[in-house]
Amino acid sequence: MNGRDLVRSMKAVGSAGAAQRLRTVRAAWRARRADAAGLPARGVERARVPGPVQDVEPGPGGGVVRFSRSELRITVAVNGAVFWGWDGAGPEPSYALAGRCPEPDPRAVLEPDKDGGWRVVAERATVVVSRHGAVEVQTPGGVTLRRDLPPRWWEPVDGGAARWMQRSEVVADARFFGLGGRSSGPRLRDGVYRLWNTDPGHAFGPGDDPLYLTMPVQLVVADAATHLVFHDTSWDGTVTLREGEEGAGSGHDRPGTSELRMSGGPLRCWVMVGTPARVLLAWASLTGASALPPAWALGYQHARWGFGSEQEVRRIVAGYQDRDLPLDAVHLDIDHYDEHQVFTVDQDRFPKLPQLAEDLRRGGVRLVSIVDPAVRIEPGNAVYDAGTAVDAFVRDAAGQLVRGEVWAGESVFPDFTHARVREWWGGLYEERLGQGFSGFWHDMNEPTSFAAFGEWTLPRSARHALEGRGGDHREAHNVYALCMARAAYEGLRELAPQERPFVFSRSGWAGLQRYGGTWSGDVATGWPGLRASLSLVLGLGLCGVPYSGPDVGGFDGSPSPELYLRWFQLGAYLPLFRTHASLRAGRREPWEFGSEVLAHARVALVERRRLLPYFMTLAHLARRTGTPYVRPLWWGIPEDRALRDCEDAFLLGDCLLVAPVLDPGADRRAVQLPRGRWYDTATGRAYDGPGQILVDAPLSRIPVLARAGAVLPVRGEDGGLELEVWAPARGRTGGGLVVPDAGDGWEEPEIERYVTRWQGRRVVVEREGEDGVSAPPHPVRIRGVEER
Ligand code: NBV
Repeated sequence: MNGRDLVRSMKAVGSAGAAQRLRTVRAAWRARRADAAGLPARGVERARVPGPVQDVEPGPGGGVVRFSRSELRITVAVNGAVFWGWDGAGPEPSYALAGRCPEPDPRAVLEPDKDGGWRVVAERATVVVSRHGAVEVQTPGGVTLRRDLPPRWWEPVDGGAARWMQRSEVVADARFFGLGGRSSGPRLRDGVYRLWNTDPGHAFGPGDDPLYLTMPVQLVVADAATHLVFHDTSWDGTVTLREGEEGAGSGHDRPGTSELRMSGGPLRCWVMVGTPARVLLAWASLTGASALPPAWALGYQHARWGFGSEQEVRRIVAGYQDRDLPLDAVHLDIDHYDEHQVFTVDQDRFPKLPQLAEDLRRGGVRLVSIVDPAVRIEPGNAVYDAGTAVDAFVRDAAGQLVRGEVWAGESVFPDFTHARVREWWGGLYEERLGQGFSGFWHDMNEPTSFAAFGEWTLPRSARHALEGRGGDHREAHNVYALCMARAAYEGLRELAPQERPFVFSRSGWAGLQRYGGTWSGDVATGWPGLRASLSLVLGLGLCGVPYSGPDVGGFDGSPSPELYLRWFQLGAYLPLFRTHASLRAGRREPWEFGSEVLAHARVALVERRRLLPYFMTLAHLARRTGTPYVRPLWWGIPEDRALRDCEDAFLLGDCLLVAPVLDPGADRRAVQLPRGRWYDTATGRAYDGPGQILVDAPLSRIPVLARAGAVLPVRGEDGGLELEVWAPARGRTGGGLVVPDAGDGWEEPEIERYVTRWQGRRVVVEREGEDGVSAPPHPVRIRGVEER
């Protein structure tokens, strides 16, 4: 047992008392014993490389290249994505893919290359395979973006999962992004990043790695092109990144390197090449469109671990309403459960929950419930009994239930990798809907189980159905939360078919966006935590999960008024805008930090509400195109090196550039502008990019710039849709898309297209339709003209 682990576990469960502490020791011993008995011992291994090429077998979209000790299957799919798998691995089965694998592109053919190698030429990429099994991805223009050296396997001589290693080189100017939610990005610096969803056990800051939501997805941005590479393997592993250097040593470029080491699972990957937008479009077509949140989930939400009682919730909501502060949802944490047991209610402290929910809803406030996967072992507990009846819980290799320790005490864990279990679990949300909840917040689903030593999760030997294939926790761990989200989403679709499910989950994997979003988890209160918040949202968006946000104010402790305000101002421009904090942390209501903070927080809240139609439009566009709401500055111009290295600002959709204040004491900040004209939305002053400008950032606001020509859908005073149009630069045109949304439900709104241009001394805006242009059906406000 290592001392740090022990201290960590004692701290976390400290409040629970001696009995629980003892159970964490027992759980740890049990896990160790289970793994000793249930996992193959690591014995003698044999190393293997593919060896020299033997022959090939062309097939649809590519074919198979055989080497003396392995074979490589390459298929180009109709969406332009390239798949390759070693040792006979195909694209299915996969937890990441949405439905069936896309069809092969019949135009892509396998043909001989120089020196005995082979290549597949496709529309957007060429894949070149050397005679020893190195695989190169080139742009259609012939620039090599990535070169994977022949992989290496280590196979236990007496059978079992092989470890493997894949080393890749990328062009010297490339920058790495992605790998799920990382606290030290969004640009991933040199270092080792682990692929194992992990509750760090304490409030985290930049540098804490891994966190709750990892995924083997890298977005590699370079001058020649952007590419996304996804290694479709859910096992534990590491990625070691090293950025390249142009003109390193004697003027030669040193390529960047990425080395992936996995403890098992198939060696297979998908690569998509193009602009960032094209790449994410292909990624979304592969892994699924992002779930569309109901409009209220794009508003402002307030959570708290330890509201304590119904009266307290009413008091907080009244606090917002009395001060005329917009509030769209309140989240109840595990303290509203009966002794922390999922799908129950503490009747003493929340005796009339449905009534509370109804009253809140009448005032425009929804109720969201936390949902933990662990179920207390207690005959008589309805969830435990029903789960037992359908044999829902994870067992060990000897067939015994795997027992862990979480908030509700000794617990069992549903095996969400089984369709029957998902169906059962999905049905349990009926109880939640009956209590009046409208949304669901999945926690502790890495899954986390406290242990005095060893890992805070299930034993690796724990058995899982894995959709009938059978396997253990080594393979199921990283997809556990993804499958839980699926269970909730599908259950809710059945239970409340008219409504869009709102689910967000602490943990997840590639494809999570199909079911919902995520949040930062327990980000540490402090300026570094504020920076980590932005890193997480940007990185997750680039991995295809567009809806997320931090605990505004940080999870633990008490932020200074200034830090709280700066966090609040950032949060107002992120998809999930939610204040939240731990049981013993200080308050997070905007009026708790003095009148000045309250006044400025109000501005942020009112602005968020005004921008709701814009957020809704971005949600629709994310669903249709895979483009996240929150994008790095380089999004449209990845070859702009200065933007590629800029991590302290972001684009919110096409129209806005948001430059949060991430340092204490600042009242001005530098902003790296992309090319084109930008208006400071507070002063109307125009700036021309590219280049760096210095703008005011008083406590009252963070700098937000609007792109010249932008058409921004906003909520007018009367609640109706209005268009805020920012004048294009003289001689230029602008425009934008607006998706008018009903707020919930499944009706597919028609996308409105607007163009804007100068006509003499006036800026005009027109709607483009199939039969020509027409006047916009919404009131229009032109900005950026008077200030010229
Ligand atoms: O349910 C309590 C907390 C929750 O407030 C938080 O948001 C989660 O990330 N939960 C973690 C469990 C306890 C953490 C110490």
